[in-house]
Amino acid sequence: MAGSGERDRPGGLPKRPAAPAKPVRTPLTERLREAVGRARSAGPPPGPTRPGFWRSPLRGPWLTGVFGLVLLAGVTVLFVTGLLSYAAYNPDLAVRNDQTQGKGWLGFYLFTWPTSPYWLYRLTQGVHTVLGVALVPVLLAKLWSVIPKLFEWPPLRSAAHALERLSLLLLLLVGGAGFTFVTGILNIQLDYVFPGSFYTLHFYGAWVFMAAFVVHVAFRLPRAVRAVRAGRAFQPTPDSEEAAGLVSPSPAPATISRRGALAMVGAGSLALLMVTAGQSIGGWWRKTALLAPHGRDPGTGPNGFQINKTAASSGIRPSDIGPAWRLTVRGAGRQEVLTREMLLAMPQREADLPIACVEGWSTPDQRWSGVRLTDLAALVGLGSDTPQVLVESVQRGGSFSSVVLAANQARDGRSLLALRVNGADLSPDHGYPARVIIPAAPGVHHTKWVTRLTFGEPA
Ligand SMILES: Nc1nc2c(c(=O)[nH]1)N[C@H]1C(S)=C(S)[C@@H](COP(=O)(O)O)O[C@H]1N2
Ligand SMILES: [Mo]
Repeated sequence: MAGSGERDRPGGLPKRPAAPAKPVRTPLTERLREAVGRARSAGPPPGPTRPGFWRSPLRGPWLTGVFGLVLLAGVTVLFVTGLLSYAAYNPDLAVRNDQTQGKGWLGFYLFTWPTSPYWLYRLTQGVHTVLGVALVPVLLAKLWSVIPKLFEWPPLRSAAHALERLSLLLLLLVGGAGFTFVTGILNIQLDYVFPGSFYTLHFYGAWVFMAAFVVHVAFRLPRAVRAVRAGRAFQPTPDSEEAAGLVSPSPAPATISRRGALAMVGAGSLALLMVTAGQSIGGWWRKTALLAPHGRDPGTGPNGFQINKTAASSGIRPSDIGPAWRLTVRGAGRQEVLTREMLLAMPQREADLPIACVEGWSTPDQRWSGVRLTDLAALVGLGSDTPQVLVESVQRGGSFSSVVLAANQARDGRSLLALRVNGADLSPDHGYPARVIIPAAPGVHHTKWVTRLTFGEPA
């Protein structure tokens, strides 16, 4: 019977008069829930928040899962090679090596960078930059595939949902990925366009991105694996749990198959790979590096390989590197001053080594010849246990005009103060009268126009 209740029952106790209504403060969560309820019943405003707005029949957990798993593999490689790149600078050795001072405990994993295999940095940094560029289409495709979720209605369902969407997902993940990719690509393409140091921006951006990425993967990996396992034809109904808000409730007719979409993104990645990889492979392949500014023709002859910054652009005056140039070798309380002729009179050693820049370009092995760093250390009486060495250029200022090389680098028999390359004197742009060349190290450690070596410094 409708309306039946305790107080209508005949013979029941007379109803107590209602207590005067106290002003009750509704808790925040309660108010939020009410607002959500109102928003939900009012329905989304016209536009991208309407479920029917996103109509591509391709969107669904399978496609997002495939892009997600590709990114998981690719981004993991980017993180590892990126962390290695930072370690390769030996930042803990000396403040001047550290392009990201104030890293704090983010440098917890640093280790002494090895000198073998001699092509190590060429490989890790080539992979880092080429893969980073090639993943851009996949990253964009992944964002495209989840776009309806960015416009979900109501925008915030609960405190947890708000946290996930606002702080974690949107800002940190999408923002972190965008920031890290954009700074990386700008550094490859345009170098030195940053308001601060590229290293600092890319380093912190990457850590934010990594943290958000790990959380995101932890939440989403099982779903992605399930969807990909279920196969390409798997398209759950829009409202189902498995659809994850990705499936359009009113799909438009397909203009391309899911396989076709994948092929398109894959072709985009492959094309980017082909127009960038040449700058890392070098040699003939440089001609294919259309997208890489460092793929331009470096000239011919013994000095005909990539120049990072010319002598002129580094502020080197002809008089700095003319006949008055001297090399000072210090260490163990002693000092020797040498002319280039004196250096050429010392035992000349050869080493076939590449130059590999953080920007991703590298040269094939060049034949360098000059004096071993261990032989220079011996000049001031140091034995085979050559210590670390501070290398300084005649260049005034600039963060690459000096570096500290670790003891393992100074001791390696292939580490030279090079005077000649490929059978000719170094050109001014490649560091004449003398430059450092060491195996496996990043380009930035191959200081040009060297004028002083101080062994054992900083103590
Ligand atoms: N003095 C000095 N040495 C330097 C640099 C510099 O700017 N100044 N640039 C470094 C960087 S970043 C690279 S990649 C290599 C490039 O050497 P290359 O121009 O002979 O190819 O030189 C290194 N040596
Ligand atoms: Mo470099």
